[in-house]
Amino acid sequence: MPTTHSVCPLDCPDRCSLDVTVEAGKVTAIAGSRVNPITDGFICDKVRHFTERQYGADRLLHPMRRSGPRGSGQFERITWDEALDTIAVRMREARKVHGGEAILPFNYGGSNGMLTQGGTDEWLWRSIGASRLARTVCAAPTGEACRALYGRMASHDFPDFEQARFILIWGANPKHSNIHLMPYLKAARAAGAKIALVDPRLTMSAQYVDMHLPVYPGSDAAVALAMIGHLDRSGRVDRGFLNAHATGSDRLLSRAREWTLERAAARARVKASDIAAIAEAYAAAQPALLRCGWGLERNRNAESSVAAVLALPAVAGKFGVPGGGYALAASPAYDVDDDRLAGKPEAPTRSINMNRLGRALVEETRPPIDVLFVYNCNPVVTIPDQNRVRRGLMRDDLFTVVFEQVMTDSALYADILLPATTFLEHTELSNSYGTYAVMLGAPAVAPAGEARSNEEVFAALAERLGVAEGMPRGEALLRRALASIGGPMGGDGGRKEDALERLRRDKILRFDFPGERPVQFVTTFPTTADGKVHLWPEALGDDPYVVLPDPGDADPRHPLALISPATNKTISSSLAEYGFREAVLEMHPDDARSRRLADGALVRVHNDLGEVVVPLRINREVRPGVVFLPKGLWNRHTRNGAVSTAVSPDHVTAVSGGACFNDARVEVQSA
Ligand SMILES: Nc1nc2c(c(=O)[nH]1)N[C@H]1C(S)=C(S)[C@@H](COP(=O)(O)OP(=O)(O)OC[C@H]3O[C@@H](n4cnc5c(=O)[nH]c(N)nc54)[C@H](O)[C@@H]3O)O[C@H]1N2
Ligand SMILES: Nc1nc2c(c(=O)[nH]1)N[C@H]1C(S)=C(S)[C@@H](COP(=O)(O)OP(=O)(O)OC[C@H]3O[C@@H](n4cnc5c(=O)[nH]c(N)nc54)[C@H](O)[C@@H]3O)O[C@H]1N2
Ligand code: SF4
Ligand SMILES: [Mo]
Repeated sequence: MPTTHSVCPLDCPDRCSLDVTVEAGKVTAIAGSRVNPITDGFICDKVRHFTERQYGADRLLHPMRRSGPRGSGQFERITWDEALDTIAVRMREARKVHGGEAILPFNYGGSNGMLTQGGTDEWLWRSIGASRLARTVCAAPTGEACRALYGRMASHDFPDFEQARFILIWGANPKHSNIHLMPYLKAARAAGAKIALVDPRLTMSAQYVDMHLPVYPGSDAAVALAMIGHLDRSGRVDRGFLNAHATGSDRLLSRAREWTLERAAARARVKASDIAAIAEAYAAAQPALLRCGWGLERNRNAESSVAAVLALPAVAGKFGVPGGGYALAASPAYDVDDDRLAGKPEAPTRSINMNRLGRALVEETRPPIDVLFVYNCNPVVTIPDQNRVRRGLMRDDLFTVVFEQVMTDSALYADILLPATTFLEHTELSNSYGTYAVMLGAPAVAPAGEARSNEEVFAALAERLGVAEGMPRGEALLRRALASIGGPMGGDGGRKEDALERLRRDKILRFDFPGERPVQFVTTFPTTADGKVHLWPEALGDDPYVVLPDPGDADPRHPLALISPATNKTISSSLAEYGFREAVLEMHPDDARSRRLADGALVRVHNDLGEVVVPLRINREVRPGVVFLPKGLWNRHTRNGAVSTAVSPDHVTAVSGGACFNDARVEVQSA
C-alpha cells in the first residue's frame, strides 16, 4: 500500500516521523517511520489511532452558529462566508468601541507546527493591535530559569543517554510523556547505569529505577539546595569548574548550606538519608545526566526549584562529556525569530496571562474583552480554575469564536464554531522540542467536510479586516518559517532556499552541530552575556532560591496535594475523546484507610474552588499525602462534568507567571 510521509505535530517532545497509508481517499493506517531516527519505526497508541479523531463522531465538519444558550452545545450550520463575515463585523465593532485590545486571541499547544501557529495568526493579531497573550500555561518557569542560568545552551539529545552511568530523572515521566527516551534508558541500564527518580509517584518499574525520592509536590527547591549543601560539606563540589565557568557560586553555596538534609527532608516529607544517597551517587558517577522535566514547575515555587535543580550539574562538575550535563527542552537552541515568523514586529499592546483567563474575562475593564478567539487550545479543561473560566465564558456580552477539529468542552461555548483541518489534511513544518530536527509534512488526504487550515482562516479574516497586504502565504510562508529558525540551523536567506530543497528531498533537516549531537561545554556553551553559568541569576529576582511554604500549611481543611500530570492516554486534552473512558483518582492505601475509602468507591475531590467526582483507585505508587488525576480529561470523563482544573488555583509563579496546577490542595470524601 502506498504511504505518505508525515510528522506528528502534537505537543510531545518526540516529534515522530510517520508513514500514513491512504486507501480510496481515506487514511487507513498511521505508523512510525525511520525518517526521524528517534522515532525508530514505532509510535504511541494515541496517534496510531488518530483516525478515530479524523473520522470520529466528534469531528467538526462545517462552520456553525450558536442556536441555544451558551455552553449548551446547540448549533446550526452556516456557510464559511457567513461565519467569517460575522467574526469580521464583531472584531471591527470591538476595535471601534474599545480598540484592538478588546480582542483576545487564545491559543497554545494544540499544534506545534510553524505554519499553524505564529505565522498568519500572529500577522493578523499584530496588524489589528489585539491584546497579547502571555503563553504561560506550560514551560514558562522552566524556560525562564534555564535561560537565567545558561541562556540558550543546547540540551542533550536522546541517544547520549546511553553513555550516562547515572541518570537523575527529576519531575519527568518519560514512560508516558517522552516514550522514545525509554529505549535509551534501557540501553544505559544494560550498560550498567543507575537511574534515580525524584517524583511524588513511582512512575517506572524496578526494571528501570534504582533509587526513588518521593518528594512532596513543590518542595524541589529545598531538596536540590540540600543536595548542593551536602556536596559542599562533603567536599564534592567541582571548584575548578565553578571558578572557570560560573558566577554566583559562593552565594548559591552559602544559601545551600542553610538547607541541611534534615530541614529539606522535613519540607519534602522524605528521608534525609535518601536525599544524601542520591546526591552522593550522582556526584560519584561519570558521566551523569540530569533529565529535568516539567512536573516540578507547576507550583508557586517553580523558578527556584528549576534553578536549584539545574545548578546541580554545574556544582557537581558534570559537563564536558557526552552523556553528562542536563537534558531539557531543545527549543531554546532553535532560537526562533518570532517577529520574522509573524512577518511583523509585536506591538506593545496589553498582555493577558492565559492562566487567569476566567479573571480576565470578568475583571478586565480597560478595555473589557469583547471578542475571544480560541484556537489550538481547549481552555475549558486545560486552564486553572475551571469554574471561573466557565463563568467568564458565560458573560452575556462576550463574543467567542472557537476554531477546532472536534467538539471539545471549549467548543461548546462558541458563538461561532469553525472546523479546522488536522495534520493529515494540511502542510506543516514541525520543529521538535525534544530533539534537533525539522520536518515537513504534506497533506495525505483532502479536508474532511468543509474544514480549513489555520493559515487559510487567518488569511481570510485578515482580508476581511483589510490587513492582508504583504502577508506571506503558501510557499512564501513556508520559506519564512524555515528562515525564522536560528541557532545551529541558522544561516542567511540564500542558504535557507537550499534548506527547503534539502528538506523536500530528505524529509528532515538536522541541526548543524560540530559533531552529531550537542555536548555541553564541548560543542555548545552558555549564551549568557559573559558565557558563564549564572548561579545567582539576577533574572530570577532578588532571591533566586526562595523556598516558599507549602500552600497546604495555610489550609488545614484540604490536606492532600492533587497533582495532574501527563498520561499515555492523551496529549494534554487532545485525543481524549477516544483516549479515555472514565477517569479515576489514585490515592495511597494509608490515605484511603484513614478516610475509610475502599478501592472503586465513588469519591468527591474538593476544595473551595470546586469539586470532581470520580471512582477511587488505591495505588501504592502515589506517595501518601498526594492524590493523582490525569491531565487532559474532558468533562464527560468524570461523574460531575468537571476536571482537575476545577480545583486548581489560578495564582501564578512569581517570575514568569506560570501555572500552578499542582498547588491544588484538596480533601477527598465518599460521594
Ligand atoms: N503521552 C503524553 N505525552 C505528553 C503529554 C501528554 O499529555 N501525554 N504532554 C506533553 C506536554 S504538554 C508536556 S509539558 C510534557 C510534560 O511531561 P513531563 O515533564 O513528564 O511533565 P508532567 O507530566 O507534568 O509531570 C512529570 C512528573 O512530575 C511529577 N511531579 C508532579 N509534581 C511534582 C513536583 O512538585 N516535583 C517533582 N519532582 N515531580 C512532580 C509527576 O508525578 C509526573 O510523574 O509532556 C508532553 N508529552
Ligand atoms: N490539570 C492540569 N491541566 C493542565 C496541565 C497539568 O499539568 N494539569 N498541564 C498543561 C500543559 S503542560 C499544557 S501544554 C496545556 C495544553 O493545553 P491546550 O493548549 O489547551 O492543549 P490541548 O488540550 O492539546 O488542546 C489543543 C486543541 O487544539 C486543537 N488543534 C490541534 N491542531 C489544530 C489546528 O491545526 N488548528 C486548530 N484550530 N486547532 C487545532 C486540538 O483539537 C485541541 O483540542 O494544558 C495544561 N493543562
Ligand atoms: S504523540 Fe509523541 S510519541 Fe505519539 S506519535 Fe506524536 S510525537 Fe510520537
Ligand atoms: Mo505542556
